Amino acid sequence: MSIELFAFDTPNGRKISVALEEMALPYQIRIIDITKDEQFKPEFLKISPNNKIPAIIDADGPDGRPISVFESGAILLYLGEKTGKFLPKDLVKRVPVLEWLMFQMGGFGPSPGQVHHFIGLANDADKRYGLQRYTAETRRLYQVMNTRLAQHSYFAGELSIADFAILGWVWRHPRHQVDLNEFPNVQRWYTALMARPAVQRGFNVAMRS
Ligand SMILES: N[C@@H](CCC(=O)N[C@@H](CS)C(=O)NCC(=O)O)C(=O)O
Repeated sequence: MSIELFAFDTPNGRKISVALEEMALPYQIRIIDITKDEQFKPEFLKISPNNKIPAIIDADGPDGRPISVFESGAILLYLGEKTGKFLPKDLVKRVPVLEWLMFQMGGFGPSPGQVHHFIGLANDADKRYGLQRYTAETRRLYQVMNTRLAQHSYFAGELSIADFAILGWVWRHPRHQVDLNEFPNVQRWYTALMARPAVQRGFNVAMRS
């Protein structure tokens, strides 16, 4: 049975299509066009009460019963548990996956997301402080990632759901105006991931109407 992925063409949506492709899970996209406020429709709010994409419905959930999941980090953990892929059972190996997943969810998502917001403002006075603050924080986070990837091929050692979460946002580096040449280890990691056929399918699947 196929999983329904409610999403739009954004970093948080792409994380999940990449993970589903890498896990070889069949899925169908249900586009929620956030530019048309479809995230506020009552039927979507039933599965995503915070009116944000992504969310999933897995008809074949635990005990064969349907289950819905919202919040991309929760979805990645659910899919990792369901498949046993990209989320090690061993706690010593699992802890870095959780650390880097939370790093993404708490920081490297909210900060570049604010850059995307402030960059789009027309009024320079409104724009200046926010753009400066969130650009500095976003660049700091890239430096943290660059340091981590100097010692590790992937964020948690082996390829994991944490990489898929972070990839969704690094994919948007042109939009938050970061030159990956300044962060060569991130560049190497990004190039390696983007060369994977499943990752390419995850980024190419249609998520706009
Ligand atoms: N913490 C949430 C963030 C999701 C999020 O910010 N989604 C955006 C698109 S990337 C959205 O749906 N925005 C619509 C809105 O805020 O109304 C997650 O990771 O799932």
